[in-house]
Amino acid sequence: MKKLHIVSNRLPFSIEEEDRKFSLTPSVGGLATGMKSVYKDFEGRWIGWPGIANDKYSKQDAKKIEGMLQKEGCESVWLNSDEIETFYEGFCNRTIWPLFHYFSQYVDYNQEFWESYVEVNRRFADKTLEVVEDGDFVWVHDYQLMLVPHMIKAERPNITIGYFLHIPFPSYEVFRILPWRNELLNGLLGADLIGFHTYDYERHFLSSVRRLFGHDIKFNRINVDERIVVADAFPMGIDYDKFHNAALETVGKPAKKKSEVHRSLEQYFSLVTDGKLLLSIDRLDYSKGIPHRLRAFERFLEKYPQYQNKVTLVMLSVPSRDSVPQYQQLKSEVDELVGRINGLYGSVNNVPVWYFYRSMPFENLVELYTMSDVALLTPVRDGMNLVAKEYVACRTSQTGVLILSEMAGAVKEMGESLVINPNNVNQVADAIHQALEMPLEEQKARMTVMQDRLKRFDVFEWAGQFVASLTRVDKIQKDFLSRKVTTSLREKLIETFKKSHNRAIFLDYDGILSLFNQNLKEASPDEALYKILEALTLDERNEVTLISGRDKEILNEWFDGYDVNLVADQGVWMRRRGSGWEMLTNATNDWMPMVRPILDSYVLRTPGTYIEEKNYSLVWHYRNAEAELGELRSNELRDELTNMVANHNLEIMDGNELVEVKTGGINKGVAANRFLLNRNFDYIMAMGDDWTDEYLFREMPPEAVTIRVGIKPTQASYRLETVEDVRKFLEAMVKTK
Ligand code: GDG
Repeated sequence: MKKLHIVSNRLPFSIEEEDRKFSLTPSVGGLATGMKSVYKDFEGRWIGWPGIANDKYSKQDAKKIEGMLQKEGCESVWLNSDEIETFYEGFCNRTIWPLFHYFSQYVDYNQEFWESYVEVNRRFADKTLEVVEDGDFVWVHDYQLMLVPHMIKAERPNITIGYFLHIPFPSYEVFRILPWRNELLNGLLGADLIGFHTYDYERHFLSSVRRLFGHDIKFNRINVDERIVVADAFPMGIDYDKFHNAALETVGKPAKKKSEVHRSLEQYFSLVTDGKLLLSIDRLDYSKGIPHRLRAFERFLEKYPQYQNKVTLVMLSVPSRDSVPQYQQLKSEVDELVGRINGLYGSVNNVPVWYFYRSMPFENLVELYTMSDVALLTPVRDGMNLVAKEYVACRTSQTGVLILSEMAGAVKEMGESLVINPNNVNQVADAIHQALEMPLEEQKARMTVMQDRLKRFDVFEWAGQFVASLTRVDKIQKDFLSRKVTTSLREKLIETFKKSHNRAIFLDYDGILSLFNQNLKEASPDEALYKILEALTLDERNEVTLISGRDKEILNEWFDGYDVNLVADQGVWMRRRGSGWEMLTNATNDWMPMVRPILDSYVLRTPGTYIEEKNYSLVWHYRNAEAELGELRSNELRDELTNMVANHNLEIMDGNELVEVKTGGINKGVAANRFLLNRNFDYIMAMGDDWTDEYLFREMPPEAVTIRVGIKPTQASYRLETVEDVRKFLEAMVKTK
């Protein structure tokens, strides 16, 4: 059975200790739940940190804990107290976390933290490498382990690696600030599939890859050396049924079984006529916009005094990273704001903000969700925000209103909430008012749509879809690799060639027989190439066609006297062996004066671009422009040319960072077909290196041996890497035993 291993900073258990006796408490977080579902179909280990510093325990105790965890399918990676400070609290939470949440002013650029991050990532990778077997899948999680994918891939390329980032990926302008940005990106690119919560994060990531590394990217596929890496959005869901069923149970609970929190909430409603509860739950983190929320609530009480003494904000803030200075500052700020609001608007019978600085058991959490009229979630940045989803899942009566920040990833799937900008105090205050006044019918209509969606796309679906995509990417990857012409495959292909008697050989010139060079002298054929051509053409069984985008004059100069067919200008001209040049179509270029001014306007508006004029085509090159601007403008240009193309029998071809407008019906494939028509070849081969050769490959019969040079995606059946490899291949073909 194929194995899927999970690698995350924390293992899904926490270690409890009493009198040196240890016990494991399973984590009930979303990740652990989602993973359980994919574990059913795969076996595998979970690799992570047990959550305690190993230098605080004796070696025997650590071994004992390791043993207990192993029984639960977990492999431990240990951190000592120093590393907790430099890796976890340091690089993870004082460098990556603030930067990726756009708090660049909080970022600590500390070399020691970075070194510790590298070292700990190495340890995670090593542990994973100990556990995995060839062909296994590994799923790495989150920002603590961004270097791990590359570390694994470098040593074991045949391990299929997925990576999921649970926090936002920031815009390139923010990401570039980091001194170690290239190392982090390179680390991630070791994965085969990279997942984000939203398309925006994916887009930012791809933009950074393009700008920092210049890799070729088509849609969401990145060509990295010899591999394809896919980036995609997988919005994480929750265990909907668990929350919904727990809420149903809470609502129907008999009085004596109710918890203290439940009873206090009920008491509140019995004491305050028309009382309303607003709820927020989050870790006490500066990304969650807690002061913003309090200020907006204060403004609401000020602006809508009729609600004073009738509305209470229940704010559960779970202590988090309290050794990091910014979290301590935040705690003081929140304490102060809560004090101010309660001081200003509180009365003997009413406290406007109930502030809990602690965590609560799941049961209480569900009670809060079910009994609150409004959830007020105001993060200034949030990868997803699962609390928003949990609140909706718990609204079994379909009443209640969600107010959600537009900066939370969850907003993409929860457009029926009241969407606010947390920095806009008045807007949030008004949204609270709107929520409290919202008719029941409207509440239900909004809630039902969100519930249906969350139920369908729950955490199991999320994990399942990620793994299904990983399997697909693995297939693409294997297919890509399997087309590489290895020495043994070359021998096989040549053996078939040698057994054949009537052969058609189509060879592109630049990039195949010679390295492309603007300078004609440099690009001209060398002695070795002429020798190969002589040998090929000497054998009567071979019919060689050189097929090129170059003009007929230069092909004449280079190959006159050789017994080869020539195709020039991408298929406009052809010269059969022993005869003169003929034009293949009624190609005209009288459309050029009409198209040229349009291209000129794009050159003007897009720095770094230029126009190349060929006999029957005009090419707008944007290779030297800023990558994203070039792509955007190329789409605009295509759009602008659409009508003209249809009316004048033109074609637009998309190349590598270029748009080519040409007379219709001309390409290498159409030209090659002329040589195949009514002929009976028992061996057909076509070699090319760029997108114009894809036309050639497309026209070849299925049994043809089609070879593309380079690593770009192709329709050809095989791939060679360099011009040198082509030479070796052709030399082997002409070699007589
Ligand atoms: C990161 C990203 C992304 C909270 N208090 C208690 C408690 N919780 C549970 C909630 C919820 C979870 O913690 C919090 O999840 P969030 O998604 O809201 O936020 P982060 O912890 O910052 O998580 C975030 C997430 O990763 C997943 O990818 O959504 O954007 O920042 O499940 O219910 N649970 C209990 N007691 C509490 O007091 N039992």
